[in-house]
Parts: sequence; structure tokens; C-alpha cells
Amino acid sequence: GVDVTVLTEQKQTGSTTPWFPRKISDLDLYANRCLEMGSELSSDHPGATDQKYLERRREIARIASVYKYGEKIPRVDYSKEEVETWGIIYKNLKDLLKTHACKQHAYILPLLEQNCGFSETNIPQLQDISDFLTECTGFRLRPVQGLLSSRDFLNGLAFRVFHATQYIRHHTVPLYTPEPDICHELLGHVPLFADPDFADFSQEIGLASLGASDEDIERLSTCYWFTVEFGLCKEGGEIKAFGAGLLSSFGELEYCISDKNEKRPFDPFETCKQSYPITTYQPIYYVADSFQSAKDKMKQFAESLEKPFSLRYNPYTLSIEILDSR
Ligand code: HBI
Ligand code: FE
Repeated sequence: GVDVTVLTEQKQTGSTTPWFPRKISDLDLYANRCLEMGSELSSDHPGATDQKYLERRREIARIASVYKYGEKIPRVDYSKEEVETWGIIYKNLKDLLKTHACKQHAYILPLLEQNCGFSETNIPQLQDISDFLTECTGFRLRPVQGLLSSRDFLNGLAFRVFHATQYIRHHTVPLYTPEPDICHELLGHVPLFADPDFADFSQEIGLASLGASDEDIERLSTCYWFTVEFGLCKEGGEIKAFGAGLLSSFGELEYCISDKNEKRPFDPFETCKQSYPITTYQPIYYVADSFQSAKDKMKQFAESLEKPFSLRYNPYTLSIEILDSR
């Protein structure tokens, strides 16, 4: 017979705990669990009846569907039309970002221009950005076909992995998209994942989501919404935007800083209960004192969630260690 050597014997978490990835390559297991496939668009999507666009979406979705951890993310040769769409958004946002985005975004965007090919005339490649983020904070990008479940999406953050779409919105409505696209990911999310405190904050939400109950996933998603997507922060006497939904939206970026909405201090215990609209500008925003303080608060919140075990991330093996399972 053959002797099998067990390298690491992972602790069990109890049979009622939802499945979660234990090591970074486990993220390969849900590459095809998208809610809406990148290739099937709802009838009110601007590209729903454009056969050429649908074929392009299928082509780009294929990259994510076969991608495995450790591989290079294939480059996409974006068409002239696609680059033009990107260019319109880039040009439109750039000046407003200078005055409305948090200082971390303002600091990092020029670095992305110097290191990753960000410019009005070029759509940057996910692999180049992923390499840059890994050097800055250990964050990585993974291509994704479309929307994942909240659980799967947040679980990725526990491993410092951000699932990024690679397709671009339909060219007929360049300043609108009903779903994440490469403009939202690259202009909204990517710059902040290069900031160490923001990276830590994001990973805290991810770690809290591992094996969490459905109710707690809902609470964590709401915290994610009011921070990573629509968060504001204090900067001296001013309020600036750090949420990706704001940083990638010309209209809402202007609006969120104005006094036409309500602003409350970020406190995950309260914020997690707030309902929100997904198709209009937000009536309420939450303001963080700093990423550091948001991280500390998130950590406290995570500790308050009921789980029959505790865990920690091992940054050497890129895996989760289960500590005291009961
Ligand atoms: N999936 N690909 C992708 N991108 C997102 O931004 C995203 C997601 N799934 C769920 C989600 N965001 C949010 O609704 C939060 O609940 C995490
Ligand atoms: Fe987003």
C-alpha cells in the first residue's frame, strides 16, 4: 500500500457552518457560480439586443470561467470603440476626482498612470494592475464573469483577492452602467486596494464573512455597501469620497459631497441595519474618521458575530487557520 502523509490536518467547523474557501486556490471553485452570467443580460440592459456586444461579453466571460489561481490573467485586446468609451469616462472624472476623492485615491491614481498604463487612450490590463497591487498591499485581482453572490464575493476579500470584471459597459450610454464593469473596478476600486489601511479594512470584512450565517452576510454586505462602494471619509475639515460607486460616477461624486443628503458617522453596529436604494443616488451616507478607525470598528463588529469557531489568515500560506472550533 501507499502511505499518505497528511501535511496539515484542518479542523472541522461544525456541520451547520456554510462552506467557505480555506486556501486561495479554493476561489477557483466558484468561478462559474455567477448570479447573472456575463453573457446573459437582462432585457433593460443597454446592450441587451446588440448581438456584437453580446458576443464580446461571452468572449471576455470565457477568460474568467477557465481562469485558475496562479495563472496570468489573459490580456484583452480592447477595440477602438471600447477604448473610446473608457476615454470618455476617464476624461470626465479626472478633474472632479482631484477635488472630491480622498487623498489616498489622489495619491495612487498618478502611480497607476506611471506603472500600469492608466490613461485616457488605454484600458489597463488586469494582470499589470494585480502585480502592482500585490507589491503595494498583497492584494490581487481575479477575473470574474459578472456578479457573484455576496457570500462568494466577500469571501474573496479574506484572501486579499478582489474579483474584477474585465468587460466594458455598452458604448451608447458611457456614463451609465447597471452592473460593475472595468471602468468601475479600475477607477473606483483599484486605487484604494493599493492603500495599506484600506486593504486591511477590506480584508476584515472578508474574514468576517467566512462561514457567517446568511443574516450576518446581509449585515456585512450592508457595511460593504456603505464603505467600499459608497463611503465618505473625513479629511481635515472636509468630507471626501472613497467608495468606488462614487469615485466612478460623475453625477453622484458631485452630489455626495453636497448637503442634499444625510450624513452619519460610520458605525458598523448601526450601519449594518440601514436599507438602501440600488438604482438611485443614496439618501444617506456614512462618514468614516479614517480607514484605520473603520478597520478597528469593523474588527469589533466581526468579533460580535456568532460563529462556532474562530479563525486567522496565514499570510505565508495564503490560507485560513481554524483556531478554537467548538
Ligand atoms: N460580484 N463581481 C461582483 N462584483 C461586486 O461588486 C459584487 C458582487 N457580488 C455582490 C456584491 N458586489 C455586493 O452586493 C455586496 O453584497 C458584496
Ligand atoms: Fe463595486
